[in-house]
Amino acid sequence: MFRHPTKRIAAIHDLSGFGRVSLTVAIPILSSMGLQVCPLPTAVLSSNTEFSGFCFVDLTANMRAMIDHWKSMNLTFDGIYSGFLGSHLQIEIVKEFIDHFKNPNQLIVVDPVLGDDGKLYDSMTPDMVSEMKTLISRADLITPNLTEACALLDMKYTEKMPESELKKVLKALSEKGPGIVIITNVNKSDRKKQTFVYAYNRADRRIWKVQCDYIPAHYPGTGDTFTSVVTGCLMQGDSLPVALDRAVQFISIAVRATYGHTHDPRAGIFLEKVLPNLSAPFRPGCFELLEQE
Ligand code: PXL
Repeated sequence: MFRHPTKRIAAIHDLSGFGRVSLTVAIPILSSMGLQVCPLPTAVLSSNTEFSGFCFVDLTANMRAMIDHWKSMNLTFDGIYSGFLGSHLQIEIVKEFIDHFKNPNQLIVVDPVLGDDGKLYDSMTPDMVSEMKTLISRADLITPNLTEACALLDMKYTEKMPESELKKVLKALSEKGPGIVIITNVNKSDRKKQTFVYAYNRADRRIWKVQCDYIPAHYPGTGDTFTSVVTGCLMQGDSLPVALDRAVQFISIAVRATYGHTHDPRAGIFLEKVLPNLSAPFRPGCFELLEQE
């Protein structure tokens, strides 16, 4: 069997032709960080769903045949990364994928895309939420926002959650399987122009907190950008707080590079202008150790 000199990651997301989200974010970011990305597209869309009138081809019925081909090629992956999934069956297929391709030296990342701002997205059904609970149990790292974290624990969403409660949420999610739980978009404050990311690493039982700039416009794909950068960093060997810091700083730079332009925010952040920052030396930002037991 051939050895692969670069780390290789399977990326299971949709491919949207226009508007930087999912694969068109994950591929450039992870490639810039020196990883070989193998996309397994779940659907092909003309654009992201922010643009009305988009058309799409659902690839659910083709995914198993593609996976079977990869199995016959005896491919191995150093990472597996799934994002937005369109149906109960797609989540089931990702679980089967992980069960077949898992190995001990691998990072399995699940971004459990379900909703935001206290509401599930229109396409999410209750059976997709329950299926997502079984998918996260197979992951090493999950990156829910606070809405998704609450849905995965059957908890009522509260916009302003006290830190003591957040720590319980992080640990409760980790008990479901993933060794690292990162919760984004926490305690957003328009007035203070800030939001937070919290993270728990079960291996050393430390909780980290990173303050982020409030994004004054809605750009689709920022969640994908965040999870892709964290994944790339961890696969490159960064520590969890450094990975969080680099991802938060990268998004802040990308938003600044975009915001001043007369630009349709639905097209996403100007990733192409800021990708070289991923190769820049790390400058410590603003992570904070909250708890160590
Ligand atoms: O994760 C963001 C995302 C993914 N996939 C599609 C989308 C979006 C956000 O708009 O439209 C198709």
